[in-house]
Amino acid sequence: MVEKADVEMEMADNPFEPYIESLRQQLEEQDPVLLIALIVALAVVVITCVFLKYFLSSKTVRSAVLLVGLCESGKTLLFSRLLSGNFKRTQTSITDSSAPYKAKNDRACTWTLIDLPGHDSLRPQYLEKFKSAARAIVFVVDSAIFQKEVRDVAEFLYVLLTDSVISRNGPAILVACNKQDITMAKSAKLIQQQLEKELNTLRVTRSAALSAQDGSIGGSMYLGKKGKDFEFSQLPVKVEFLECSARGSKGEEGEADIQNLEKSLAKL
Ligand SMILES: Nc1nc2c(ncn2[C@@H]2O[C@H](COP(=O)(O)OP(=O)(O)OP(=O)(O)O)[C@@H](O)[C@H]2O)c(=O)[nH]1
Ligand SMILES: [Mg+2]
Repeated sequence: MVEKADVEMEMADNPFEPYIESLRQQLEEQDPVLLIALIVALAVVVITCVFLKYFLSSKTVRSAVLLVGLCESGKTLLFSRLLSGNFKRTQTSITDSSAPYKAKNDRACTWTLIDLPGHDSLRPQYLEKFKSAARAIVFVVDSAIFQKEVRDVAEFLYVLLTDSVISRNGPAILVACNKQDITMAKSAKLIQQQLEKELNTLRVTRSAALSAQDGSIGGSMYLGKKGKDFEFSQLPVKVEFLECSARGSKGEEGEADIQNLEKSLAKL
């Protein structure tokens, strides 16, 4: 009498007990191979879902194309030329501007083009704000006065290339050697070679200084391969050098010469 009451109480506690029991019996009668196949299939579905969620969310978040570089390198004029094709008189930027940019490809992908100020005092905070959203970083260089600025250009590029967030996300890095309409402008090849040399020196002094401070190289990564002269090809991110002129050879009334940049942006 007492036992029956106990069973009834247990049934009331767990109303699914009879179903679980019958499922267990059915599973026990099944072929174990079939059971393993079922578990493997289930695991594959779960892993695929998790992977897809991660992959899709990371793709949708990173849709920004950043225009960065030193002051006066031509970012704002490039911004205007890429968006509307028009020439615009510019003033030094003190904040960011952004607008949707339609890539010139069959997929007609739309990215958010963001022009960042190049002034030393503003650069770090704007880079910090947008770096995690970057799908591509267009690093604009004034090729006409490159020789004079090589050290500053290399220092800024070093900050970008050793940033742990940028290294992890791996946006395409396009070094736009701008102002090619000026006779004195250095070629993309020469700029690449000189930057490789400069970065080679810079990584020695930078990592030595940081190691002396706290015994580590902080949140940033080591640039390139240890024990080898630095080359851009050693990096996990793709760095492409291209020539352009936001002004164009015909001046303010003519078109810009930015086809190389547009082609690279079309491949993102
Ligand atoms: N000759 C020539 N001048 C250019 C070219 N691109 C930009 N400029 C000029 O360079 C100057 C600076 O251009 P901006 O676009 O304002 O430079 P920026 O990089 O936005 O500068 P900040 O906002 O200070 O960081 C302007 O007078 C432009 O007209 C180019 O391809 N050729
Ligand atoms: Mg500007």
